[in-house]
Amino acid sequence: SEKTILLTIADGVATITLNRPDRLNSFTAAMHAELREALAEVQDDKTVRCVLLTGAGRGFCAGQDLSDRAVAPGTQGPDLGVSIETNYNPLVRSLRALPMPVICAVNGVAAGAGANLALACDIVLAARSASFIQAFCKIGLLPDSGGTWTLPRLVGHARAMGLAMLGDKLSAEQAEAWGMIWKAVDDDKLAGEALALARHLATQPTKGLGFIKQALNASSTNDLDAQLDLERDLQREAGHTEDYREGVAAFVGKRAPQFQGR
Ligand code: T3D
Repeated sequence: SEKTILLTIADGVATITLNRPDRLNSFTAAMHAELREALAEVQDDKTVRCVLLTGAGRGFCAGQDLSDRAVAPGTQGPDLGVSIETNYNPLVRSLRALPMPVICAVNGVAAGAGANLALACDIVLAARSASFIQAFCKIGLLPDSGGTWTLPRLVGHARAMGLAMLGDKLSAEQAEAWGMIWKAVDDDKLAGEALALARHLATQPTKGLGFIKQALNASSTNDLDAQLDLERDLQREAGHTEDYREGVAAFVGKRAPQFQGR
């Protein structure tokens, strides 16, 4: 059968495309499994220095595929806790733990877990016509895939609560204005701009970018003292990278740096 996840690796960029366009790239167990395989391949490939996640067709991702979630009255449905534990949580954890930037190009509607998958990425670009919908409340669920953690941190408690309880469609431009995403981009520019950004980041000091990600993510739960200690520890490691040496040498030598990601 057709692959539900496409993976291409070129110019230091691993592009992962969710590929069930006729179902708005909603997640089945098989798609989760293929995505885990793709992420494992990315982790093992030493040439990859940036990940770009996007969707095929007119949508980005409509969250869980609900077609196998309908059950007859009086019968017990699937254990959603198991679904979250085996599929969604490992996905969010592995994206956050990847020691390199993960860019998300939200090409169309991002609903349910699809919205929060995007928000788990490091830099989110969205097509101007794209939208974000915390659709969970409409079917009796709560935001998952980290949504109850990322949303209040990105947009504040009041907006997080409104989005989660109302399930209203938030436009890409409003998402940008609220600081929920990095940038809204004209539809016809999204793919090119996202790829250019990914290629640029893939030429940068990858370890340093990984440390930035680690530190900023940890800041959400650390107090200042713990964060200062973490900065010290990570800066020590950063100072031992080849890219730091190259960056300083290039600056002092008044030439462009050639970073190797080491
Ligand atoms: O279950 C667990 O494991 C727990 C984890 C849950 C995580 C979750 O993500 S729960 C939330 C699940 N997602 C949703 O509730 C969103 C459902 N989709 C929508 O509300 C709408 O499709 C959209 C607002 C996203 C887009 O609307 P629109 O009008 O642009 O498109 P459409 O016509 O609704 O969708 C196009 C087709 O995709 C359509 O099929 P058809 O009529 O052409 O045969 C539609 O049924 C299908 N589709 C869209 N989303 C899903 C889906 N099919 C299955 N599951 C979906 N989530």
